[in-house]
Amino acid sequence: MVLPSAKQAVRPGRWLTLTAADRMLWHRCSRPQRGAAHPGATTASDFDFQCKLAWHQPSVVHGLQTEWADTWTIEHLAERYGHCAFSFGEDEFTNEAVLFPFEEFRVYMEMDAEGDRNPLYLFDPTFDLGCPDLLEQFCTPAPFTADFLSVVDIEERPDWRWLLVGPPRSGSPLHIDPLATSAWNALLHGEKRWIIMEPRAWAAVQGMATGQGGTQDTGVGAGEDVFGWFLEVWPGLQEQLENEPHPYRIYDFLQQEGETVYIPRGWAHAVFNLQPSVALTQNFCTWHDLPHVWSEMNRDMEEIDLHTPQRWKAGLLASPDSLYRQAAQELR
Ligand SMILES: O=C(O)CCC(=O)C(=O)O
Repeated sequence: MVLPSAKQAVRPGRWLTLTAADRMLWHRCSRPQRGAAHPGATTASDFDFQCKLAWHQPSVVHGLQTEWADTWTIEHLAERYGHCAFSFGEDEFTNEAVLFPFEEFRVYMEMDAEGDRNPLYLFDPTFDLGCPDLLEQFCTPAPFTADFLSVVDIEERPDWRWLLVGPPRSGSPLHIDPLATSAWNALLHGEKRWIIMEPRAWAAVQGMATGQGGTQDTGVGAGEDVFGWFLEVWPGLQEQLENEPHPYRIYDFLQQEGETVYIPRGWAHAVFNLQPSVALTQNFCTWHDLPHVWSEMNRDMEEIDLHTPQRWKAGLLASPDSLYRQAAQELR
């Protein structure tokens, strides 16, 4: 089989076969804990959603993708773009992108990822390179169009939008998004379990990771074993967080097809695909994110192009939109 053996080559020793015990324990990680909090479902026009956006509170929004759904089924992607190569992350030794044609990946997904406990996940920031017409099949949902990073040249902008396609058990380990940006994640097909925690809780988790607040493995740096994290790590971590003196805001919920999750800057999240899933996600910079993104950009100069922070500011100053020109004053 092409894909699993390729994965063996790309990630040697990291291809774990799902055991019968793992399968029996599926129910433990495939639904939120009893009594878990949901961030609340709204529509873009709800006052409640406007408040959440203004106050940087996570939210689940309905009705933002009503016209996109047809393109983004696995069958349609395979039929139309089956021959196109998509990226599955980087080879850990050469740092080169690992690429496979979509049709091969579809077969891999259909075969339950060949029993791989931590399956390959199509996670592609340049999905439009091979098939530019995919960009025409969606648009940034209205509540998220004010993006002050949009003035950065597309070639210079750090990765900011991804197509995500994965079988059950694939997903994203606990992390915060890069460059202090906020994000939206639109689920076009499938079902995902989310855990989102406020920045204070993420700081506590990192303390636990370094042994200051406990010994639990938090998943920080836990690589791609997202299934193992949800099954074995999160329950213990959650218990420790619940025992801390000040309660944290933590949401544990299912995202259904057609729902878009808003993730404010600094909120950590772990995501687990329960069904074969197709999602689009974009990071963006709101007015309130501006100083944070600016200082992250200047801190991470080695990671990004040395000229990007100054070019970003110049791009804002040159914008015909006075709000964007005003935003440049926030960058110092
Ligand atoms: O796997 C997912 O759907 C979540 C992706 C994510 O968290 C991210 O792109 O930051």
